Amino acid sequence: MESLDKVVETIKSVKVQGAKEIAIYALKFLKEFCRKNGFQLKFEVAAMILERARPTAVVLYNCLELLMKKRSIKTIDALLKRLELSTEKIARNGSKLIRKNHKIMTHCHSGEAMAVITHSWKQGKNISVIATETEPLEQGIKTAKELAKEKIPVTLITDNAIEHFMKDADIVLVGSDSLRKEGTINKIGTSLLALSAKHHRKPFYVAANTLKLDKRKKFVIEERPSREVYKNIDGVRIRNPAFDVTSWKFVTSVITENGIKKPGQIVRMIK
Ligand code: RUB
Repeated sequence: MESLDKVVETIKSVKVQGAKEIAIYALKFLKEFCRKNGFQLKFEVAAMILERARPTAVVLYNCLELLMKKRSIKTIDALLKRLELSTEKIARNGSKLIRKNHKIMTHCHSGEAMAVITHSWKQGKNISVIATETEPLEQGIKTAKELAKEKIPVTLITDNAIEHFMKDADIVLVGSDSLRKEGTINKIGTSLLALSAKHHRKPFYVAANTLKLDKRKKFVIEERPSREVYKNIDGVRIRNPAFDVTSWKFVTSVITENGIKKPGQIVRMIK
């Protein structure tokens, strides 16, 4: 079994990334950890440390809230199953929005957005993807590589080229770290992608399971190490927020495991 420190390091360093994968990885660890240590103080401390590793994403927080109430391995298994099944349902629901020959622009690496894309491809729709590089850690390259492996036509662009290429896209499809009353929170730059989509009148879809509904009163935008942007320069302050908020007014629909929802429906589900 991996140590808690190792698991936290893997999450913080983005070796495991994407809100859903982080939750799955942490839950799998906790399954082993709690088998050995039970669900008392050691579990509570481990849960708190894991939740703080990437504080913006809400899936793990919601899973841990449920686990605090029903402290059992059965609950961990049920959460893992729920996450797995919801991705399959999101893939099926989302593919209804994808037409033949659609060119889809996406950002960063979202397991849930990828599930929609790969499912649509497997249905025989001749789609293609424009993937943004996603500065500063370039998770978009992971997206491009995975798509290329599936033989899905993919073009990798810099984040600065979003507006330039938006006219070529038919839709934008991204994941989400958290669905809040203020909007959807996703990788930094998503809000600019939404602005550009609005400018070009392109639908903007978000793929997100309902464990991403965020009822927390406050949320933090994770600020990552400055060295990810650039090495230290005397006299220069470097900022590196990992996520931003995209207002609901830019979102066409949210693809959940329970169907395709309008932003207003999502906001009502949060209350
Ligand atoms: C990943 C990111 C993803 C969401 C959703 O950011 O913003 O779009 O987490 O992912 P990071 P998923 O690489 O910093 O974790 O659909 O896999 O839950």
